[in-house]
Amino acid sequence: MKCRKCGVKAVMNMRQHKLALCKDHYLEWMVAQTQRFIEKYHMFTPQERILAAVSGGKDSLSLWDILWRSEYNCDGIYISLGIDGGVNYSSESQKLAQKFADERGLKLHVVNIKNLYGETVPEINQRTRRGQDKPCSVCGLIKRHEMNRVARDEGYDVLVTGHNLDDEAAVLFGNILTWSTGYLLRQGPVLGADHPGLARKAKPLCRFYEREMAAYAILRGIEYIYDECPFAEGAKSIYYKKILNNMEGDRPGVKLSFYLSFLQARDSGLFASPVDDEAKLLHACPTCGQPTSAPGDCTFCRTIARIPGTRNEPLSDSDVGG
Ligand code: Q46
Ligand code: ZN
Ligand code: ZN
Repeated sequence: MKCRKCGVKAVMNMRQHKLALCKDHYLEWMVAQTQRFIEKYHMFTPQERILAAVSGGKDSLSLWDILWRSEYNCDGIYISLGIDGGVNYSSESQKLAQKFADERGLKLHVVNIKNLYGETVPEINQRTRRGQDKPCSVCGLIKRHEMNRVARDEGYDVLVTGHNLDDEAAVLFGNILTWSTGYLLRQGPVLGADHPGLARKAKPLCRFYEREMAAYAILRGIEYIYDECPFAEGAKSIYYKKILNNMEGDRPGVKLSFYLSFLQARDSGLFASPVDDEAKLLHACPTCGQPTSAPGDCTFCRTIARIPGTRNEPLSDSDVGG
């Protein structure tokens, strides 16, 4: 198979686009496509300050690399969850995120949950869930809160994440199985800030397949953590990804058209909006100031308050490492 642009041997064949490219043209194409998606979905402008959530994995580091090459004003945030799982997951992934930032002279905010709140995410989960569950729901709650906090406190306009098409299609599949219209309405390439002081959220990689992201990271020589978080095993999203991959094998492009036709349906008003009412019910949490629909303190603050000795004074600059 030959590169469509220059005729040398192709390294990537994207069957859904009927497009094969050599290494150089593939890397160039990924950067140009990302720019196209940023503009198409009005994600952000070159004048805005961007905060990229990086996990040390291929998607988030590739996203940061692409935005850096496109000369966006983009810093990173890494949240150290204190997850070991026999593979030193958190410390290895932090090392790789830091190495990536150092090599490019980029600024990485490091938020260490244990240093900040006295316990790791699995420990907080043990306390609040009596260890019955995986820590994923507590983990998601804490990550969302910390990203919003740093974005707000440090004055970023937009928070970007490395979700790829496989991630988005799996979430969509799950939300459709339960017809969760509230979630469906809020799923998309960009989510406006629905509360003062909150950053907009954007997913510039949402139209790239996972294999395209892996190819980008490898061809670019980005060092990333291959291991998934040990708690990811058995997650529903992995099961949905398998089903979608089987379909994709038979019908190349089905994942992309599933996602794009959903966006069209949503924009044409298929999911009528109970969310507008929900948004009106949000109020600022009296403790942290982030929006919540819970009466009184938000779920994050109530969770953290259960850790003995947790302080409630406002966080200072030194709580966010540069
Ligand atoms: S939620 Fe669960 Fe992930 Fe947190 S505990 Fe690991 S798998 S990292 S996206
Ligand atoms: Zn070429
Ligand atoms: Zn709160």
